[in-house]
Amino acid sequence: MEEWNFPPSYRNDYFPDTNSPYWFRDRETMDPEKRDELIVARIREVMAYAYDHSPFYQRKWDEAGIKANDIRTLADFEEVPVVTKQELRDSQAKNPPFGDYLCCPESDIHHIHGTSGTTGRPTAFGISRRDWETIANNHARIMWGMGLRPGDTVFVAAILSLYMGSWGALIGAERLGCKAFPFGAGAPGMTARAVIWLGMMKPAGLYSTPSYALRLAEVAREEGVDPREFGIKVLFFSGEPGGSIPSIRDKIQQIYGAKVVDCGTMAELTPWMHASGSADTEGMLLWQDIVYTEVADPNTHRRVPYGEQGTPIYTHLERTSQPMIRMVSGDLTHWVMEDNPCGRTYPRLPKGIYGRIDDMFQIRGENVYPSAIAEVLEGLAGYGGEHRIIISRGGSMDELAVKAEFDQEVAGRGPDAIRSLGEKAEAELSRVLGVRARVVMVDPETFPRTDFKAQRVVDDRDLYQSLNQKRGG
Ligand code: 8LQ
Repeated sequence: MEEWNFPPSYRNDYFPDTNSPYWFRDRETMDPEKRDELIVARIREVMAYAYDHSPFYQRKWDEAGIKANDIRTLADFEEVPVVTKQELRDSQAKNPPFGDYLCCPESDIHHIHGTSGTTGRPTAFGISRRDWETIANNHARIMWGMGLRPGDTVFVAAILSLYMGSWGALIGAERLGCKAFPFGAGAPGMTARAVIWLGMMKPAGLYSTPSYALRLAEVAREEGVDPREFGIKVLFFSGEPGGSIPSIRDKIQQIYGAKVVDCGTMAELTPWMHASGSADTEGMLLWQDIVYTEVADPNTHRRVPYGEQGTPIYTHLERTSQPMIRMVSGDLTHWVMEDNPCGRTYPRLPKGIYGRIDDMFQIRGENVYPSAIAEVLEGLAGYGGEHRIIISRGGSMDELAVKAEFDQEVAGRGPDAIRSLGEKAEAELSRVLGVRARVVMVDPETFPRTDFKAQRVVDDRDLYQSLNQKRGG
């Protein structure tokens, strides 16, 4: 069926009918129970392949007493032990540079990428030629689903270096027959240059992080350009929450006059677009025939029912160089199984991925995600576009403070307007989060902007002390 094989062998000259909303109609719209049966069979093939080619999986599954042929149902698959990022790091430390989960000869590696490694040893991705083509085909298919078409210009506004995001978007655009524009990001002055190039090229698609799309819009305005003049049709985002957060998504859609599509899971799981919205469906569909995703209890690693929250566990069904089989993400999300407006029969993450469970903090027993704070602030008229979250992580004070910028318009209206915005933000944050948040309003452009993923949580105990002294608390 529609080139669904393992190992994959895509035809690089395949295109669907021009009028079809689907790249592979059967794979995308089939009865989900039937798809699950086919996925079980595919899992057995992928596991047998990984076992034959990698000491890592041999060790892991021998210890657990599990064999590929034992997997007869998706429930059986839940017995397979998960793979963690730490195990991959350890494997690469002992078997440099690609780890003993590399399932192809090193001579087949076509591209090397990696994690940024800001904490500890970075992880190297060795991607074979075959996988590179598979990724391009998978991404082209999903980008078709977003409404992008051959001949469209796709502007990649993310750093072209270790990061898999930019490369994944680029090779998807190339395979889709687009005019691929690897503009990049990250160099001084590059955002102002992006404004000029966007005006010249008028791309149909723009890829970046949501934070950077907001930054780009600010710079455009500083340069006297309305971002709507770029004529973008689709902004597709990965890397951080935002694309499925209504206040942020709607704001960006309004600023650019374009559709926002949320996608992206983890670099290890490239083709990372396997969780992605479509032209007609918001949130993220789980394109299960490419990467099988379970939303699972973070402790037992068993699937939770649809409608509930859990951590995504991912299994490659089409990768042959470093296949991930039950890699646990450590993120949190919730999934549903409903009729999707686009007609695809995949499960969906209606609010996208909330963020990493590690980034969640507890304030008086309530779980708070940084993305929930961004959601509230972005929905407030007069918010200046950046903020910092200050928490007493593990401390005795159990306090949450938010420093938020007001915009130029509020600045022009003076201290009363600033105070009233601060009170409104406090009230709204407390209502939504269920805990008190202290808000300190700060001048426009106080905080640096990012051309990548936003980092907004800071541990600033001094601020607490000064707040407590002022308020006698
Ligand atoms: N993360 C990534 N995409 C996200 C999204 N759409 N919504 C919420 N959180 C998201 C190369 C792709 O951009 C994927 C990617 O960013 O991979 P990384 O660099 O390995 O980072 C993975 C983490 O980014 C995930 O675990 C999510 O926390 C976040």
